[in-house]
Amino acid sequence: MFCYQCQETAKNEACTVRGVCGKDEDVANLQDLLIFVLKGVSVYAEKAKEEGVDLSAKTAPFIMEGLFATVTNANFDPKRFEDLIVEAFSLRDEVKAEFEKAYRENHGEEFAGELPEHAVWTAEEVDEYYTKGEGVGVLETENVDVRSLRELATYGLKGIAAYGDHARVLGKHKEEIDRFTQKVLAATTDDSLSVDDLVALVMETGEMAVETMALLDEANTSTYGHPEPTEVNIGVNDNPGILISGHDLKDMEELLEQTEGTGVDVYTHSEMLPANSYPAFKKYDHFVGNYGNSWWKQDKEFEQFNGPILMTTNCITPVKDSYQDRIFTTGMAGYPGVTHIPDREEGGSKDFSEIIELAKTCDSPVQLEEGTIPGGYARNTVMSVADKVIEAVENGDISRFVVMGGCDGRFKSRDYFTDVAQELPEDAVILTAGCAKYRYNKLDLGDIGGIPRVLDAGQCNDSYSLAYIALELKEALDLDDINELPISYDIAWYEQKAVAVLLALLSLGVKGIRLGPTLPAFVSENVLNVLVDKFDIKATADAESDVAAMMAGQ
Ligand code: FSO
Ligand code: SF4
Repeated sequence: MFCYQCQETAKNEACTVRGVCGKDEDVANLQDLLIFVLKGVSVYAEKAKEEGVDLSAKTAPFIMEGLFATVTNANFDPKRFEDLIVEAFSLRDEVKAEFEKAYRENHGEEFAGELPEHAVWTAEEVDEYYTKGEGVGVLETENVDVRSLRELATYGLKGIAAYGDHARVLGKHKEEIDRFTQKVLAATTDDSLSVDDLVALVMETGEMAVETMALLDEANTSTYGHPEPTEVNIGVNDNPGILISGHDLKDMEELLEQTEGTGVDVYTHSEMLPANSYPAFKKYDHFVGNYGNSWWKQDKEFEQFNGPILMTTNCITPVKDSYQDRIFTTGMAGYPGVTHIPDREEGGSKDFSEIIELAKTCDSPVQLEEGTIPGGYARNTVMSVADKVIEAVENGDISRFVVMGGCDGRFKSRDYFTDVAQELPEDAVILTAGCAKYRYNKLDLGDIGGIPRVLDAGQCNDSYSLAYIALELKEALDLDDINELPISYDIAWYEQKAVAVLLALLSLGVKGIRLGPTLPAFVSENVLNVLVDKFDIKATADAESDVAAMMAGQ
């Protein structure tokens, strides 16, 4: 195996024996083969497009699901990947047949051109998936810069796929995003593309990440209302509870509906915390609040929760025996030996009754902490007090905003983000989204004239809100360039959704982003030079000097 897609990759080089995340060699190889076949699907779909047939409505939903399953900490179940590969082969056959038919009709002869191996390799037996998977991963591309750019685009696309999948679950999709999905995968098999072509593809991935986050924002807010300022309870009640984690709000909705009146409470964990601020969810009395912290603390916190846990997406960490019989996955999440709640039938709901019945037999959660934390500062809330914010900037009460969104992770070096939050002067406001917030959202940093010093827009995809707020402030303050705003970017990254968010910020022209706690291993020296030249990207250093530099606008 060779995997270097996340921030915790071994030695900041690559996981080659077993993932630091717990992914084993078999699953790594199956994931590589799945992406290989999805590339084959995309090659035929792009060829069909050349013949005037747009198959993206057929290819994109499955490609997005497949890519989503390969995101760090989403799915560790080999059987699930075997099934996805079988499905990918059958989709490839369908798309191939449609392309060949269109070609025949247009040219009066059979297609006899060359195709990459992604489009033609097949297996007789499932066992072959494992052996083939060994040879079709990242190292398939020899040139390190081409490899770096191909992977950068692919990881950005994985983020787009995850967000696009959530939007689709809520009935929203965009043809432009669907078409882009197959375009990127096909492009990563095309040896005729130059480094410049690939840099352009990476930039386009950023633009499409903005589009996808906007689409998901629209899907979430039109379905569940705009998040409202909310003091989220972090204590517990006496009833047994179900803990729901991940990013899928449709699962949240159905779990709340099905638990109502059962005597079972519902709590969020990690990236589901922002659900506490949506009007459609706040109305439920049995929705108690948020339990615990970010994803990597789940092994201890799930043990103490006592009740069932539902993982709707990543991040899952290796499941401990102590809660193995009360953790469930759904959607694209999966873990071997863990019960998976099947997808909803068209027009129906998922059936969470097994989880609810189990909860009734469990003890109530052990209290970890008490009090509240503020949430719900997404674009609608912040823009509703825009006058107040602008006034505070103009009269100097707010000297600077620091965007500190992104992910949390296990590394001790992430204490940096807590230190930055503490070091920032009292007239600086932190804008956050994603699980990165758990490094400073319980520090009680106070407020500036009623505006909390940590404004939490929501999940990592709600980084869209932060970009939206910046663009609106730029208009309101009549500035020409987004970089003239008193905003610094100090981004914590971990997995591929954060890559999509980073590329989105770059596509909006944001310069001078600090990225940490380490720079991605998949960015080669030359590609890094391009990013530094074009966007002045830099690695995080120490908290004290970074805070001083940011406050000086550097
Ligand atoms: Fe975090 Fe995990 Fe939301 Fe990620 S829980 S790390 S970037 O999945 O998606 O922020
Ligand atoms: Fe390693 Fe990260 Fe890949 Fe897991 S996802 S195998 S930790 S690089």
